[in-house]
Amino acid sequence: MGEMHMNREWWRTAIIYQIYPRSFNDSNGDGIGDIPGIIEKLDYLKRLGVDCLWLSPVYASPNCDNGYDISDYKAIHPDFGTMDDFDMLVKEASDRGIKIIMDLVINHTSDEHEWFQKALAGDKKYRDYYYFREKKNNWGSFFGGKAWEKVHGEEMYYLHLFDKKQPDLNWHNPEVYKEVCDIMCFWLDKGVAGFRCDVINVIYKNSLENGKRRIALTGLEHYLSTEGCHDILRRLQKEVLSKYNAFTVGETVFVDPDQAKLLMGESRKELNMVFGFEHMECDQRGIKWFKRAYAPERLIKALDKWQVNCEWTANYLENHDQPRSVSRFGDEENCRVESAKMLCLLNLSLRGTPYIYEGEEIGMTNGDFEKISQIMDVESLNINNILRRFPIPKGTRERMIFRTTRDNARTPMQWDESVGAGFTTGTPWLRINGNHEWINVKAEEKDENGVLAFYKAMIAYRKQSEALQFGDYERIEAEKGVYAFKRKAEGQEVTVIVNMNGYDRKLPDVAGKIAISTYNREKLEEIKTLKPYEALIIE
Ligand code: TEU
Ligand code: CA
Repeated sequence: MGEMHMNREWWRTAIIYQIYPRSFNDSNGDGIGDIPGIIEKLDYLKRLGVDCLWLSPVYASPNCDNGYDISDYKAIHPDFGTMDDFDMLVKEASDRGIKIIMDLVINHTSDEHEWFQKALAGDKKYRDYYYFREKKNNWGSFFGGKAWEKVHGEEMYYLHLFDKKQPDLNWHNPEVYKEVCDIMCFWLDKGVAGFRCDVINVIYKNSLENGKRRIALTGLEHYLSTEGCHDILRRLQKEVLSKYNAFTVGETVFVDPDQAKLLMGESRKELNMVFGFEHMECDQRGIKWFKRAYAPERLIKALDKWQVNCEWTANYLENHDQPRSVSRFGDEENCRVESAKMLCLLNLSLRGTPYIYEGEEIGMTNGDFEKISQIMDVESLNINNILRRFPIPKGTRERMIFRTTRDNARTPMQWDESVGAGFTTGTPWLRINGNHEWINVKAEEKDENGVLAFYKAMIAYRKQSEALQFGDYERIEAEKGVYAFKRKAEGQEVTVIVNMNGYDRKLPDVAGKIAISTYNREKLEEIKTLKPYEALIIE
């Protein structure tokens, strides 16, 4: 299908901004970001130029995994405000032409959800909403350790692919399907535009047989992207989503482009697009705790593979589970601004829908944690407990945690240089990065050469570019660590050149005029070499 025939659904030209509500803006000084806080910043988001906000979970939750453990799918957590606040957010956003998408977490609930509580109390109906078994299998959890927990006072175990406070739902049970349809309609009726579907390709377990032993996630082959999962997605599309013309992006773990294509469905009868992880694994050895030195070539290879093989992708370099991209793929010490601009240009030039994670637009860096006691992320704390059993020096273990913890992305949004970073007047739930004194929105808004100004320019540029929004993708030759490609639409072609190295490189062979430059270059002819992290778009 060529670009001329591609449907022009809103989500193809949209720029989606992810909000991690706990860390975005605290309106009442309790140290936790909230919905009224998001409303206060809608004008900021409008000025940035984004079209849609994805909210990480704001539902009732005991917060073992910051809302990814839901205890009531139809209630707003009081930390975040009220249902009236939520309705107000949808309205105020819509008045500004901004859509809202919700996080749909349906692989598991919280153990404090009424269903699970009833199940524990012995209610047969609700036991069948989950996986209760007298014998556990050998499966491993995403957060380390085993995927089964014993039921207190019974010879019985339940399955949890994530924390033990996140029991997996039994998608073989038609009642579970009905409950979820009902939840989805509840939010769609409120006017949300769709869902980001949490770990959606693991929801359906083919069997509970033992898995092949692996260093992590033993059992994977029994639940990854199963036929049953495809069936459920097609049914949800037909029976719920299509009725609202609702949008979905799936968070799909361990998929390659071929599996991604199946999840998007031949004619998009399952999900509209998916988040792949291959580019996020380019600096890891098998599991993220084992670091592999970052080499731009590996990132380029993963991005190129998806660009070539998928007609559409959900493009991102950051989210609430990943370290900050400047700290990871750039140089936060010596070239923070240059590398943040380069990453912006890259993310917004690829084929697909770009996602920006809060703080990415001002080049926020990884957290500056000094002690494990400053870490709140359940994944890191579980892994820390496991690592403690091995003879690893304390310093090494702490460095492993600090480098990989999801809290790197969750430190409060840096609005200004004040003690609470303009995020809160109280005590923040997670340590604010000390660099908020110079890295913050207020400073960026005054800096016409800053990261934020570049984001605005790049967003505006993409919005008027047929080639970037709908063009084909074709990689062109360049030196190692330089990513260069053409995006070609009818009557328009641009060349994107990205030096992902922290040193000079040769400019590939191109002609034309500079449309966007991270170094304020004016004439292509004047460029002798690409500077560290320099990126360009040439028309
Ligand atoms: O993430 C799923 C997931 O794959 C991650 O937990 C991943 O294993 C880890 O973050 C890599 O470091 C989703 C949510 O995005 C995450 O925040 C939740 O904790 C998780 O599902 C469970 O709901
Ligand atoms: Ca608050």
